[in-house]
Amino acid sequence: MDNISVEKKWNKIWQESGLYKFDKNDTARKHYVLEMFSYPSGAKLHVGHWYNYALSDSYARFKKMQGFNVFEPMGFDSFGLPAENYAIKTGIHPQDSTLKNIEIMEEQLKNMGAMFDWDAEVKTCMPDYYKWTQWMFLKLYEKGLAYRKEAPVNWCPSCNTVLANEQVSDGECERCHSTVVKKNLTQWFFKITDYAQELLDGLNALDWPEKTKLMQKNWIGRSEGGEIEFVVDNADKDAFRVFTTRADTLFGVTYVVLAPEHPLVDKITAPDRRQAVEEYRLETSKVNEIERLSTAKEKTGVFTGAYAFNPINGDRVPILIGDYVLYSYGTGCVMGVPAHDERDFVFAQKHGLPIKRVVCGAEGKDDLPFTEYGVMTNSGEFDGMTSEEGRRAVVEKLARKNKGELKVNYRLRDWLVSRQRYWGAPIPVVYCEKCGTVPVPEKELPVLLPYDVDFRPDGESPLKKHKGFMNTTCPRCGGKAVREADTLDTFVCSSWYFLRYADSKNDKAPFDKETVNKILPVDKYIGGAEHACMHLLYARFITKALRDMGYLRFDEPFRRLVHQGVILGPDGNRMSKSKGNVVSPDAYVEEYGSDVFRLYLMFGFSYTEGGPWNDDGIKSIARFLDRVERLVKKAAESEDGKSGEKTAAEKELDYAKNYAAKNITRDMEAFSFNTSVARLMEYVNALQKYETAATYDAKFFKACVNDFIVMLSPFTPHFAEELWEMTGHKTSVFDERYPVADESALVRDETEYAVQINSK
Ligand code: ANZ
Ligand code: ZN
Repeated sequence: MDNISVEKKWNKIWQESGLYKFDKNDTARKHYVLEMFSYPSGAKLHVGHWYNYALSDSYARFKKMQGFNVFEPMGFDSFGLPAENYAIKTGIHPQDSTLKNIEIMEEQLKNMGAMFDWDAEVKTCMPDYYKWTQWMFLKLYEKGLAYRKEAPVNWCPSCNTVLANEQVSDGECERCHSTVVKKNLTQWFFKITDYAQELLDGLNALDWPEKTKLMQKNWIGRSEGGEIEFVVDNADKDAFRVFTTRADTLFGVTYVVLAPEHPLVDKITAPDRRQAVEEYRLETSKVNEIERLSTAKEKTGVFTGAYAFNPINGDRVPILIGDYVLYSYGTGCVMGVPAHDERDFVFAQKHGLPIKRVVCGAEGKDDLPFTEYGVMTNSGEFDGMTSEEGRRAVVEKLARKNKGELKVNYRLRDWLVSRQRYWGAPIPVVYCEKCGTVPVPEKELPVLLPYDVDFRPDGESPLKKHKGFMNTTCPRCGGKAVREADTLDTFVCSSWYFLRYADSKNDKAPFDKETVNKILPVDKYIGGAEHACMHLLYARFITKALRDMGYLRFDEPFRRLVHQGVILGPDGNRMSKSKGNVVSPDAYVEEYGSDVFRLYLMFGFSYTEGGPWNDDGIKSIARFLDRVERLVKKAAESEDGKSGEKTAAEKELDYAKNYAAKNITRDMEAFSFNTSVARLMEYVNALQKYETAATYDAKFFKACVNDFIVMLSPFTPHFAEELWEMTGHKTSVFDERYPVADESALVRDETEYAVQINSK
């Protein structure tokens, strides 16, 4: 069979007949299969895209054949840095390169033969989409979930932009690997921390990979402890609170440490310590948070010259500042317990501070590893309490005197959404001299991103240089105003696209409430594990926020999540242009056709594991389909029909068919494509064996071959459709039902056992 022309033929027919259009009126049987949309890069579709999209598409087709009304949309996450960086390098405008890349990728995606419903397509860089991204911003602003504040931010000096914490790894910019520095800027934030507990609790009910749930859990970082008040030994009796998870060690405090940025530092520092303190503060302003937290970093600090009183026993302890205490976490102050905390221990040793042990092993022995829970000692009335009991009891006692309270902290920070870049959705806010910060009224959306902008980076938002964009009038008082020049983080665009798909043409609202509530949540979400924290957490947050505003009636956007594995280069490394190990699917698709390539990807890898690329098996996949074609041609010659008592050979073939149907149905649900293909291969072997049976019956053979074509069709869609036509069918094979195993056929009349007697 000439695969290439057959694929063209069916692609065209499918597009024209609208075979894959999702029926919005039939949502009782809906099944929303979503693949993470892609970034339109100039590099065309790579093997990874194919692996994600084509294989999930086989799953979607399988669900369709089980009778579900499958919704499988596709779109483009098309704002963002790469297009802008490319523009800076080449001078090609991001809009031009992006739209061109989208066109190329659409073409490639269509050739893949996936059942994407193109009517639902979204492109996040188009005004008809980002209008509603801006609307999301306004809604969050109305609810107090979007706010502006000056904050030290992660700044990449080479990308010239602010990075979210999530975009910094090991102190480096995730994209260009430059060292990230701190900079104070007024920025927009989304208050994701309001949902910290719910984001944590919601994980339990999700059918997601455990590893991903754990990563989110750690990212949210719930920590139970208490705040404890220390009073400074000065005239004003200034007070500050420390956050601790180990109040049971309060009797062991020998010093306290404030973050260098803490506002109290100025006030309490003794005159003779001022110079040292100022020098140290300047030093630490150059170190980023990630580095400060690293256990490997030297535990530096200086004494302020001031003292504070321990509220539980009145001990007078020195107050130091040190950069291992972060201003942004807890209260920005810690109590130093060198006997029971590793960092404190290192710090105390370095600065010659005393060490006082107050937790011991069960028999009062001192052999307890020093950071562990044990039994309180040297702690007055609390002696003998376990750490668990004590850490509550101590705080509760202080709380009665207003000197402390039980407290839960989260590592999760608010989501920084403003970017000093051009290629993104403008933040719909203006600043008026009289009225201050004024949100753009909904009816004036979208705030269009102007085309003629000098986007070369100079540390300022490129839009600032565009007078026509910047100068505007205040929607409230009509006076002069300037626009916000920052654009939104592209993770804002992708935090709601799965909602827009359900109603992508709506120009009155981001989506119709009723429609979205019928089609969502997504039943299967398939994409890379690299999105474990950011995208998936943001999407969950936006869903919950919209729910609380009354737009959605569900709590979680993605019921089940599947991460496909990574296809590595042939050398076992991640594919990258710089390593020269990128495998392009195009050559294979041109030589063998997209079905062979798809089936090869399905059979050659374990879907969730991936692995290094090799094409050893692709020829044998092509040969397998040749064998199938021969069988089908032979079957096509005979007539339909045949009934009556089955012969032993027929029972055998029947068994093979039902065995395959049963296992494929189970394995597809686990996205175990390679084992599913193996079952199809076994069934083909059984068909070939039956051909040689003494009781061979052409009609029976044909019926079995027909079933086989149906079973094969999600795996090699064009090929199977062609075979279906060859065997005389006038309707699409995708209108057939996937065979359900007949359990009775799986009970064998006879079973052969190999018997060994004395090893013979
Ligand atoms: C005294 C203590 C004694 C502590 C002990 C631990 C062990 P998690 O679980 O991550 O919340 N801490 C509090 N605020 C801090 C800040 N802003 N920067 C750096 N460290 C800070 O950790 C809470 C613990 O981290 C707190 O409990 C505090 O040290 C420290 F044997 O207080 B602990
Ligand atoms: Zn005004």
